[in-house]
Amino acid sequence: MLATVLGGGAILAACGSGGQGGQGGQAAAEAGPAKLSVADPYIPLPPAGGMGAGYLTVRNDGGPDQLVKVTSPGAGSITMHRSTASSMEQVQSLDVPAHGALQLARGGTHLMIMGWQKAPALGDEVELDLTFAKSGTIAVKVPVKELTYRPGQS
Ligand SMILES: [Cu+2]
Repeated sequence: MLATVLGGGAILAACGSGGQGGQGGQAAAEAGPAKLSVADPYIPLPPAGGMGAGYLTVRNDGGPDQLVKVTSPGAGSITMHRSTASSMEQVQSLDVPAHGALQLARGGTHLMIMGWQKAPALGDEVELDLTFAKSGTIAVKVPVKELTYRPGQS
């Protein structure tokens, strides 16, 4: 069921055709609005003119939400990717679990950033606009770090 969508022009006309009317059962007692905050965002310095990756953690002290889109005034294209054993695949959304966190980290789920307006340099801050299904858009300033950077250790 994991569809790989690569290349331009592939647009999902309808995201999931599942009807709303089914008796799917009560989706747990996790109602209430999501309460999101973004922690430890960073972009490892991309090769000149090349593709960049973005990592961050979305914390959630409320009900479930989904990251559905990421854009930036500084880049033409940002996609969400999930790494698999041997490659990676683009995904259309990422779940932010209730009272949990969505983690984008090296070796796992990440953002792929292409089409830089201006090649990023160490110390730059790149604005990423994260759009969530329920919470709307959260803009974060993401610092460009050394290739070896890991959050929590400097
Ligand atoms: Cu990727």
